Amino acid sequence: MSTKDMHQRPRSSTRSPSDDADEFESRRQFLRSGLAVAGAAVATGAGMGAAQAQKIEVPPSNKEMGRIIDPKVYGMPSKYEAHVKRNRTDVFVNKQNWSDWSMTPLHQQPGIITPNGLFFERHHAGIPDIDPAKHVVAIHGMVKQPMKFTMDNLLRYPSMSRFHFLECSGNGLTDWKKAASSTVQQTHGLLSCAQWTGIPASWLLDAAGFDEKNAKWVLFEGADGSAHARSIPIEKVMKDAMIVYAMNGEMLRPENGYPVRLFIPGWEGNVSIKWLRRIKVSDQPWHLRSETARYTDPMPNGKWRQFSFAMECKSVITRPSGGMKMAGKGHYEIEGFAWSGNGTVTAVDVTTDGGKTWQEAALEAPVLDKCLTRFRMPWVWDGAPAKIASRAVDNTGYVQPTVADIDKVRAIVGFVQHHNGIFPWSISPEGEVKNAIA
Ligand SMILES: Nc1nc2c(c(=O)[nH]1)N[C@H]1C(S)=C(S)[C@@H](COP(=O)(O)O)O[C@H]1N2
Ligand SMILES: [Mo]
Repeated sequence: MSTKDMHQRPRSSTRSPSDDADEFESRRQFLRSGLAVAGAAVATGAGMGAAQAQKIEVPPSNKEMGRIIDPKVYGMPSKYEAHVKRNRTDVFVNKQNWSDWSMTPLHQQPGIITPNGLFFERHHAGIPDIDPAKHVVAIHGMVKQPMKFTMDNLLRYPSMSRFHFLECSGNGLTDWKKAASSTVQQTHGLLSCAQWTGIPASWLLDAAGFDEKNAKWVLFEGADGSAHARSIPIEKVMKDAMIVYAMNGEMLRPENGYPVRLFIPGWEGNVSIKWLRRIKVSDQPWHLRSETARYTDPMPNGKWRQFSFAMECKSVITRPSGGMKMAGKGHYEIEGFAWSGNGTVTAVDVTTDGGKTWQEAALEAPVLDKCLTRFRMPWVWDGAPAKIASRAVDNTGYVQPTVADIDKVRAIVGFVQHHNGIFPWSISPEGEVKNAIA
């Protein structure tokens, strides 16, 4: 039995984000009703009125000319934001750094798009340096005409762009239950979201004339030191797989697959082969290392499940989250991300009492297919110890399971790939927010 069977439940009514047609007005009402996120300032007596009554100082920046434009350098965030960056795992001692990963600071990400400099990285043999002028993507196997595409060839096709999340199947694998994993960056940071630009993979298969009768699987292989490769069912390749050369409005970063990668919407990050150099069409899968020794799931019957492709519905609260400190009791807005590799998020429930009661959060538009979705819920913290968590539902009716539910359907408890369990944060009377699973 999969967690999917266990948690299927119908949803009668779900608020659609388009109900927020006049979002500005609904947000204004939220603040007017006293549920002000800026409650701290009011409490200390430094309200807007108080500020107005005083003299408004003219800052030094008003009295001098600013820095001039330098078109020769790539634009960077403010130096005051230098603390916002990817980090490596704090719980896994990695001696050689070739097989390595870095995590996205999700608690510092406004909106749904992860900037390229903060997009998580995962690679098995370091980041190769590939000259696009020399790079070639070949397609062969069960095709009428094997072909080679240069980057110029690929860029000549009309482009298409799609917003999708990317999540490593190991997100939560090594780090969740370790006390050292105090922040949401450490517990969930192998997750990012971008607008991907490229062409449908089906165009290359069509160009080569694949054997439509017998072809069942397609191999994609990278040009890095690990020659990382995966077998993908041809239906998925034809449906929505993309050959991607750009993300978030610029060419891919070297760490994310420059100059060209495969991108498979909603599926575990491992199948989105970076530095793509070869596509081979076949009638069967290859049973590669990443399909046998790795990225498989231990089942209670003693067997390992192969090809657990889709990243099932999941969510996490990012504010307040681990490492943050509440500024005293009062009004807060709980915020977080929800996503599903099987479709769109239709609802997110939030608990503030450790799962005894749940309340439906509001979803922020846009709510897109296989994409990060923001949720939020107003909350009055009474200063007592609290345990907060979120539970997402997607448009297939699937409900995010608890960690205990997952442990029941996996043979090895605590060390699992594809971990989408409900994740709690605890809040102490002093306002300290901590990982409540560790
Ligand atoms: N060629 C190649 N592709 C690869 C990998 C790799 O090591 N080599 N790592 C995979 C894994 S495990 C993940 S989670 C994603 C990570 O993509 P990102 O680094 O752009 O976030 O790339 C996948 N594609
Ligand atoms: Mo991964």
